[in-house]
Amino acid sequence: MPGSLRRRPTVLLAAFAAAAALWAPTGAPAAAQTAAGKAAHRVTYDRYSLMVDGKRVLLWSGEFHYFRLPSPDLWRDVLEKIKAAGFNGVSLYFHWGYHSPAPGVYDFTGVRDVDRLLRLTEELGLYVVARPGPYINAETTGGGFPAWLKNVPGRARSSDPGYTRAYREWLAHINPIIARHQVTRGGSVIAYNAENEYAANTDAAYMEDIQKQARAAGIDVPITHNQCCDASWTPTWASGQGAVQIPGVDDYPQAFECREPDVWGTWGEGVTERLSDDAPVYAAEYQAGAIDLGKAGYERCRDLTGPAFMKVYYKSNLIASGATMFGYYMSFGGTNWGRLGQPNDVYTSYDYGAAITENRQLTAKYDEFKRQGLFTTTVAPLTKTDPAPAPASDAAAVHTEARANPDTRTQFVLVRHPDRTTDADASATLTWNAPDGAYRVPVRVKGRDAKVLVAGYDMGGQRLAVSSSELLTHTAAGGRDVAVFYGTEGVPGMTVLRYASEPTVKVLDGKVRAAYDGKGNLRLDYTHRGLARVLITGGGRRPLLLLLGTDAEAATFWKSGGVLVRGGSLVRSARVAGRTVHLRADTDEPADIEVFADTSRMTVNGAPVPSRRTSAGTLVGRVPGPGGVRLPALTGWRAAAEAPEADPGFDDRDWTVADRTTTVSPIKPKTLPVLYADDYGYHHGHVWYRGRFTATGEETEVRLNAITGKGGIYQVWLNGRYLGSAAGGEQKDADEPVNPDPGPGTFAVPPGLLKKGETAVLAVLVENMGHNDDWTADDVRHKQPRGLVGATVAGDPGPITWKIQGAARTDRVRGPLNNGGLYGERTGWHLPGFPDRSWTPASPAARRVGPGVTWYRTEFRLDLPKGHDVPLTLRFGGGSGAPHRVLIYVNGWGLGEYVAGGPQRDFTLPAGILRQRGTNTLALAVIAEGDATVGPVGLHAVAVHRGGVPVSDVPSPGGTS
Ligand code: IPT
Repeated sequence: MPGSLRRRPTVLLAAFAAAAALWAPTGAPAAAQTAAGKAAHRVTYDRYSLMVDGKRVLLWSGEFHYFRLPSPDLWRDVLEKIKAAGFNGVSLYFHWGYHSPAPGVYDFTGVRDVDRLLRLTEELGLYVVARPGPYINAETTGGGFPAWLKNVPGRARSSDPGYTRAYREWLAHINPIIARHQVTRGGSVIAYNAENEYAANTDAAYMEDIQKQARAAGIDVPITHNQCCDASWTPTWASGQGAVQIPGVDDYPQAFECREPDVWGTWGEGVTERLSDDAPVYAAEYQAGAIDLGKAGYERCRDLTGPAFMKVYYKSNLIASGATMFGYYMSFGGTNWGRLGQPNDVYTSYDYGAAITENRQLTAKYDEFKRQGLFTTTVAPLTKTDPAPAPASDAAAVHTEARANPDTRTQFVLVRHPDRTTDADASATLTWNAPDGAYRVPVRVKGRDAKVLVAGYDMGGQRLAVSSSELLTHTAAGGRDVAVFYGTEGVPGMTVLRYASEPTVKVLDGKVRAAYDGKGNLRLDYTHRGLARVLITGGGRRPLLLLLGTDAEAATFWKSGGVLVRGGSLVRSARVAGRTVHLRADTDEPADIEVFADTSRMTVNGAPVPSRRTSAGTLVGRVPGPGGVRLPALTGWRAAAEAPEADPGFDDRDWTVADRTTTVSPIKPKTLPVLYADDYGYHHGHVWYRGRFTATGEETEVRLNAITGKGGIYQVWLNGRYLGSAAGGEQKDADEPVNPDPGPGTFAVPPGLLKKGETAVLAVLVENMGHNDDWTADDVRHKQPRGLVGATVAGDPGPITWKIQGAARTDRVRGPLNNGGLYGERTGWHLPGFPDRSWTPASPAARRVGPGVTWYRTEFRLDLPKGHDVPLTLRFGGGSGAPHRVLIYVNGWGLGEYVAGGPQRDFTLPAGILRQRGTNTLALAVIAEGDATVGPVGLHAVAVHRGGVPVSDVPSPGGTS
């Protein structure tokens, strides 16, 4: 998130030009076969929508960051949940720095296997908008840049030769992977996003070159861009050099202050602007959660962007903008494990208040996505609409707005309060000139709400004239149609269907009145309450099972491959084979699952379940709930203190000499030599410095400056004596004055500690909280140094000679961000199998640690039931004493940093990293600023579900492998 983003979005009602341009990619003939034998498809677009083989697609996608979920089997869990919410696509950033520990070195294996990710999206039938940057922002370290880029001369995000060589290297690795998964080659990638919110300090040649590189690598799907905020941010990349084919806009109308979740629209209306007359309107990133700037906790962010906001803003945008491409940011946020976070805006959790929580739980927002997603991806006429006259409302308190499909004439009418933030209860009667005639339609908007009503729609074999209920979805099964409508609990609804002659209406459940007017209109009147069922036969059409429910009832439905299902806590997939329906589903309690298909047997997760046919012609099966789970207490702890580096006699002969006098960083050091960690190749986590000088005995104080990134600290020892700690500083944004004194710390030299003529050793441990982003493309932010930027000793001793040490080497499996340069990290104390028997038996809560670094290790065995999903967290009690922070390692994987008094106490332990049936190693590195007690620390089960996906153990080598 850009600190310098102050302009607020404005609404621009674009002029709609008549002509539609059609763009066809080269080299991808329709229905051809790819080399791999998969059917190739043509991807085109015009001003209304994307098209696949000429068929219009409304792209309803959610953003997902594979790099924030280091367990590839869980990618399937989350992507199946995204798909089950009614999404037909995902938007995926690809993170350069996550794959590249050093220039020329790239890793796409294990948790970095994006080819596997793209195969999965293909298998699940999710379209992909591939977003490889090179810059991605995303509140991740360096905005996705590898930290080694800080040492490359030349401004990043420009056509400077140094940067150009670097990003072309990345694109040369990632583009071929993306290219082979394009829809045009039988894969899932439907669009390719160049750069990210490239709005400040732009360089069109660079923007153009990204696209040239993509085309040269065989990318032939449309290229998109996500412009920041509104058209006042220029260029929009809609025209001129560097222009993309489908320019999109990012909309974050609620901004990011979660402490006040009821304050709406801080950043405006959130109506996605049309940037091109030839391309669809693209809501590239539409707010679906928030970073927690005010440290209110992500539940408040979920409130800020909750179901009411989603109803009002998403539906308003659908009708006001006519967008047919959406990327909801985020659908699942995940975890800033290792050192993935960008320190200014986020902490370990990147839950984001999303519809699917960091622990992969479904929320009320998920239900709302499902209500909207099933609708938008079912009703084809939505893919091509123009603004249309809205039905007149007889009450000023009810606002209407409309779009219509020019071919089918189907109308979509938005009904809401004129002031979107009011929670009034307003009613009106609409005079609606619908395609099938004029209707008077009573509507009511109760609280913060909005509805999209449909008229003149060929609904399978039926004709919907008009309805005051919202359409969830419909399908055809067993020679009949099934349609689901819903509305606010307790509010009356009416639906009119068209028939050639009077049909037979049988109310199977609930209270519904039916009246046929002799002129083709069958009018149904009811109050939304529970789920009413009406069977309509005759009238010149095939039968219709009409289901009329509340919001809550609508959320119990699932649709997979055209099969409509109801019940369970998640239906991942449904497949009918002969007379049997095979479901993959999760349950939290014993549940009835109903299938609206012509079947007589049911299996769930491979096992047959008892089932019965209903009078509505459906099949109901009884599915068991989850079994019990017992978690072990964490016992058997052993402890060891470290920081031998502070000892004057410590052997640092292998350390790197820090004697540079110049740096690529635009921020220059206060004293020489340059002590920036990145300049010596230490990019992540803690670094140690040891400075030697000949003492005069007159030294009074040590004066240091360190930049850690927000929230970091550094600690100082002189001749083995702990002098204290200080907060690491920051360098401000480019448009703010240079900070002359970042992260200052003054440490008194104890009298008598230093002796004239003797060598003194100053040891400093500096944390690196992650690298800043480069939102403003000026190098000042992301090339901001980490580590010491100034060091003097008052009392005029001899010059200080410095050595530096960071992470020993990159962990080949866990990657460069996993761990830093603490002594324990350098010697494998965080890894499984490390011999800790000589350590002192002591549990965190029962022992006081001193300043510096103390490790705790234990093992625990899990025996979680098979066929279940039991997400676990590591939960910290408040601790006591001096400020302290804890690096958490599970089986050697750095799963986060607990900061006492900070916003996060529960840390996600993803299955896969966690052996669900086996022994796990937990290692905690406590960094205390004084005497402190940590914890207590324990395992916590977030939920117990029957179901889930099979999760295999992620390889977690120990120190010797
Ligand atoms: C937009 C970025 O494109 C995205 O990467 C992420 O940082 C998101 O914001 C916030 O979470 S930037 C937009 C707020 C101007």
